[in-house]
Amino acid sequence: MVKKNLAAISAVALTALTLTACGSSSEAGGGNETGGKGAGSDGKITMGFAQVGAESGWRTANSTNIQESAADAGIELKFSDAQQKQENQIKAIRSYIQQKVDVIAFSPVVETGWDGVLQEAKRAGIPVILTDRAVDSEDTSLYKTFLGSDFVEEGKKAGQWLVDNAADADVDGDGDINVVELQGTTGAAPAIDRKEGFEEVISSNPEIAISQSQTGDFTRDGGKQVMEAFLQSEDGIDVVFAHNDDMGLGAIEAIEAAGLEPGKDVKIITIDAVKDGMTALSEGKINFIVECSPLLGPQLMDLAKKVLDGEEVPARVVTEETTFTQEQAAEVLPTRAY
Ligand code: GYE
Repeated sequence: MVKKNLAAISAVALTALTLTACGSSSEAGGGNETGGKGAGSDGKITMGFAQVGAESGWRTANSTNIQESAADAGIELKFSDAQQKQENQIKAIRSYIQQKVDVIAFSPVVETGWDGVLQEAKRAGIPVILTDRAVDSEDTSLYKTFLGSDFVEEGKKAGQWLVDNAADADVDGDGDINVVELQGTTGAAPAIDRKEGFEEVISSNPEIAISQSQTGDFTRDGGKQVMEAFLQSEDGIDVVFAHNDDMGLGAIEAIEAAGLEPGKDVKIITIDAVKDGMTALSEGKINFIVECSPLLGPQLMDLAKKVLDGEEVPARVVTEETTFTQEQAAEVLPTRAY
């Protein structure tokens, strides 16, 4: 707490110093509404980062990576965890504006409803960088760039594996491939886009159909509960498509509890490729994982420095990713970073 306050005071003092150094006519530390501009000119940057929460292994790896990358880049980081609630993220962003940080980065929990708070940041002259998840806004001047994965592409890769392995995936051999879907957080970019990409690709094969689809909120517990309900409500589920590893791992627990063998009696496709997911894949409990990299920190710090130096940055920076079969997972697991 004391540490936090000190950090806040030093950030305010730093802004005042910067403004004075720039010959601003405002009183030091006063309510200059352009506070934050000219930041970074003395080399010390303060970033406010409004994180989604701690819902998954992916998120934990992402938070650690952002904290470590900020330290490596010499950037002072103010970090908050919104516990998957949009109102908490909005509060955090407002407090960063008040503290006159130099740059705000955040991973929007859902796509819509950001224009108001982003306009406040813009009026205060504080640049915003979207990290990991996108916002659905017509006004692209509200943020400088968006760094993260192509979630539609991830959904397509998951769907393509199923189309390519359709014969194997018809576990009960009835000619139909019955898929249940565990969706991510309702309204979140990765949930909307992964569903869209997956559906687009499987529509090329009329034997593949999604019979049930519900949110498990990207958590292990959520995935387990929804899968239990799916298993109770129908027989003959051939495939689970989970929007992240954690929900897939929850589904594995539900499948085992129902006396079935995950990976054999029910095929499982997930997205992320975090350690626990990759371990289950190498053990044959998951059948295919589409990678989504949480290691966004170094690129984020680099983009923040460029933005504050007034350099042009691309409007969109897409993360490079791959996919893993069971054999590939076993191979890379020992050296996997997260
Ligand atoms: O796939 C999931 C996490 O936004 C890409 O959020 C991220 C997703 C990730 O909870 O595990």
